[in-house]
Amino acid sequence: MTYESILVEQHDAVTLITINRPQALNALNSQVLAELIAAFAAFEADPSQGCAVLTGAGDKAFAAGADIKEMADKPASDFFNEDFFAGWTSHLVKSTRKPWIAAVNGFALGGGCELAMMADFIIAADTARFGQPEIKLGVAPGMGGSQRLTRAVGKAKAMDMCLTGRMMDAAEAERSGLVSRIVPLAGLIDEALKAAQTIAAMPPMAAKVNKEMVNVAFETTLDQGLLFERRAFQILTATEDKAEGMKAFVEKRPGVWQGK
Ligand code: CO8
Repeated sequence: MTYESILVEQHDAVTLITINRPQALNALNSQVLAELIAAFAAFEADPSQGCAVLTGAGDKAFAAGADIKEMADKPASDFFNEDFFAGWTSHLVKSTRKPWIAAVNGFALGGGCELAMMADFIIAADTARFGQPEIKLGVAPGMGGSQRLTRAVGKAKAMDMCLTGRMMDAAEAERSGLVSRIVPLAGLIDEALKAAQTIAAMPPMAAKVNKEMVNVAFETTLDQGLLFERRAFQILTATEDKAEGMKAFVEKRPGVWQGK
């Protein structure tokens, strides 16, 4: 498939997806939405790919939000009937079982912050700025900001950000648990690709199960989560990659994975 608003490159077993509308600070319009869904589906279906990185083109923005110009004249009935942006949760979060990382290279605002929070984790440039400024437009987060941000940083900071619309810089985002690491902007993509290559080199079933386990923690009670973890662990012990991984450790050599 050819894309107009995103770029897709493969770096060995890692797919690098770049939102490519720098003149609009990578604002998320319907075309970006559709192309990202297609790119994530292609990544998920390609057995040569083990992890993805999502970033924004240019030095200024990961994505400055949903495209305000596209939304400005849209009637409420269209938002409702098209179920505007609902596709992202189902395609980028639920149907993407392989891990992916958001490499946030500048503004991640509104839908941009929400998109970054759909990733399994966020690596931020030191220039990154996160925010849910929708209140200033007379609306509110609509793609998970009120829920994922609250789970990531807690009620106090989530309320502060949603109600004042202020931005959080990279240091505050790391302190608050929103991002896993901060790197200088110039090294961001290298660092994200390196992390993604590390993940892509892991036993693939174990990678998916580890991802699933951590995500279950946000959806269930501690008891149910611990039970899910124990059962999933037990299932992994039946894989060929488990036998290989433990044998390779004992023999002091790297494992060779079959994905089964
Ligand atoms: N949409 C469309 N265009 C945008 C957006 C956007 N979100 N953000 C920036 N742009 C455009 C600007 O209009 C400008 O274009 P032009 O040159 O044609 O005027 C270009 O990008 C550069 O932007 P600025 O000149 O404003 O750059 P500054 O450096 O002065 O400011 C800011 C940068 C602070 C990031 C500023 O651009 C800004 O505040 N942007 C809007 C941020 C925002 O409010 N984001 C939230 C949008 S709402 C949202 O995401 C809701 C998601 C949920 C939807 C779910 C529906 C169910």
